[in-house]
Amino acid sequence: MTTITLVKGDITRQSADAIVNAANSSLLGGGGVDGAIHRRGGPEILAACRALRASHYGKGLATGKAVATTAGELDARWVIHTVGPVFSATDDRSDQLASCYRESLRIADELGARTVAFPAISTGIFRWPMEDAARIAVGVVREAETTVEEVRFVLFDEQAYEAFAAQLR
Ligand code: AR6
Repeated sequence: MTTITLVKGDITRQSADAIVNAANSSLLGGGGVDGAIHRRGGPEILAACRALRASHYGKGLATGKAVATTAGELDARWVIHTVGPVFSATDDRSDQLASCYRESLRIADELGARTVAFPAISTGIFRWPMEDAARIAVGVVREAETTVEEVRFVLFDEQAYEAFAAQLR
């Protein structure tokens, strides 16, 4: 049984077995959550990402997929990097967004992570509408067959928090 919890705040301040990063396919950093994770997590995370690019992920990480690295200085054992889709009003990419959550939980299971903190993937720079993103995220976690005990959504502001809270009511 997976418990879903909600927290308002900065995901890089969380303590969890795994912290999920809203990355891009280069795995080499960016803005938003990605920038914050690399800043606070320190250079070990980027070094691990570079090693992935030099080995199995020569072309980068595809949208909807996930991969784990060390969490560096973060209060976690792993960072699970996943690449959300850029929102499109004409092309329904919901399956790709759902896949980010599903694949991240699959990786978490492989690692034996029991607590996993997620940001609201794709809702920042990738412009996914928050209510819809919350519906997809909560829906996937509710349906997932996972050994993760706590999925914690870490929402950056009140609007995001409320959108997720509405899905849990
Ligand atoms: N803690 C929790 N949530 C945060 C934080 C934080 N420290 N910072 C931002 N958010 P985004 P995306 C919220 O843009 O839309 C990067 O350049 C933010 O308010 O981080 O998936 C990557 O490299 C929003 O609700 O991720 C990619 O190129 C949510 O986290 C691209 O951005 C996600 O916003 C990915 O864009």
